Amino acid sequence: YASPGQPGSPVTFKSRYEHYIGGEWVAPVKGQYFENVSPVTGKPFCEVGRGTAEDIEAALDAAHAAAPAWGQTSPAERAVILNRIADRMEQNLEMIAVAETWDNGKAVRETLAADIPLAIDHFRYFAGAIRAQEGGISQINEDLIAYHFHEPLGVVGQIIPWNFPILMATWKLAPALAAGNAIVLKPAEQTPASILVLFELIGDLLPPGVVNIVNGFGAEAGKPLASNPRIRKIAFTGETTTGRLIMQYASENIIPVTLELGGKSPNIFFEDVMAQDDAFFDKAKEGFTMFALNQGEVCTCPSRALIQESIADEFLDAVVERTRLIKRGNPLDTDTMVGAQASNDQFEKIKSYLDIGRQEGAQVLIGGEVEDLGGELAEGFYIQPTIFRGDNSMRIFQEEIFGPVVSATTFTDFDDAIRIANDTLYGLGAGVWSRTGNIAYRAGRAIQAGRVWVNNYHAYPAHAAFGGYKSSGIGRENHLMMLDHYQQTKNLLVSYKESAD
Ligand code: TXE
Repeated sequence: YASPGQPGSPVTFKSRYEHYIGGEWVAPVKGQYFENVSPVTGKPFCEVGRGTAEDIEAALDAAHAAAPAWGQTSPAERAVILNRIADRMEQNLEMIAVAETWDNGKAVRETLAADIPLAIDHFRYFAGAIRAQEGGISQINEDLIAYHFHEPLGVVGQIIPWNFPILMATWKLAPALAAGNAIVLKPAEQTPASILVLFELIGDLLPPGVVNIVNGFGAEAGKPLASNPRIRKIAFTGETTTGRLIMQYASENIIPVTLELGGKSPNIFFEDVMAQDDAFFDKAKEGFTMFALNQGEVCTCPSRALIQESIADEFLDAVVERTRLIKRGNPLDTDTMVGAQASNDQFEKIKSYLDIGRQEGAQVLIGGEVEDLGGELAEGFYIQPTIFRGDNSMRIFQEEIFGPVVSATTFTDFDDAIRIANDTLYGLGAGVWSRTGNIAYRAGRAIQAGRVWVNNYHAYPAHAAFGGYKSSGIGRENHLMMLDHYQQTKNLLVSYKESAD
């Protein structure tokens, strides 16, 4: 694809974006904007409204004005709207995908085949889910009946990160809308533009004020939203330390939080995966190289590989060769597999961990350097896919790097594998690879993580629950159960008895 704005590109960014409030494009109250840089080139390409508490209040005004009517629409009406959003996104897939790639740096091959199709499916899934949802009746005794109704919470706040800007927004928007809530959403300051491009496209499908988007920085716009007494819930995806703050703010207002936080996911390869020229072993190698998917900027990145000692050398030789084949390059080329890191800060953070790994004595099996792609990409944020070999006590095994970097170590037997896998603060994702159903099942149950992929990795269907154990978060995303996070229960306890006795 040509760069945005160039002949043949499906997308042209505006030079300046405002907030999206009450169905209108609204200038920030303080009149301030910040520059948005494309990680592909390292150069700014647009400026975006720099939101403050005043803009959050304006967005909350619009959301509160819209919430009562929206909350009273029927599930069928909301489902029709969600399906229309999905249809329009599908009709404009390339435009959204290229916008997302330019804003975030990820390969367009991924945005075309994964990010945007998954986002579309999310709207469709929750369109169906809300129609299929039922309330409950309990017959307490012959005359006393408990009715349980689902009600929307009202106005909710959502704060999203920069690693999957549109998909993470969709994970939060679709269930909240389906459940009948009005929303104020703050995108990440590193990737503020693609979600605005999306709302230029789909905004007219929703009543004004039902979704409001205020861009800006964490302390200036995120905090006034998350700590606001006018929201009934806050949903957050980001760093664990920020998640702690979000909970503190929420405790002041006694509102529920859902948190999707960091991870250091183990990917465990038992010895029976090993074979020569074998389809299952090839699949396992693909599962290993998933550490580089999305440049490693995934909260479930399989960033710790645990390999049974008996196969370790042979297995690592094979995955190093597989990693060598990962195609790097311009994220807008459809054959590029690994693109640019999302921001300069993230680029610098990953580089520092490449140094830390070496200083700790880990062995670099492949990569370990910045990737210089030259030309107009020379200033972009590119890192080579990197495999370290070391042990689980090292910082590169314990701290979230959030780059295309995997730290590999060995285990002796089943119990040793589980011990190492669980030796982390986090518990978001994990992978288990074995041809033996019993081993795979027992490992999957023993790992303390909300999602364990067995003989696959990085699949995100809308109808499988996703979320963290331990410091990786609270609550789930995806799946029917997500509706519970955006609804409250009204119980009517009705006596049909004619008299007091
Ligand atoms: O996260 P933050 P950052 C991890 C990853 C990454 C690190 C730092 O390891 O390197 O976190 O990323 C908003 N009140 N993950 O600094 O700060 C902020 O504006 C309210 C894992 O970007 O948590 C942005 O919209 N909001 C992760 C969002 O929080 C605040 C995805 C996330 O930013 C705020 C991203 C505050 N006080 C990073 N401070 C995952 N789980 O996938 C910041 N924000």
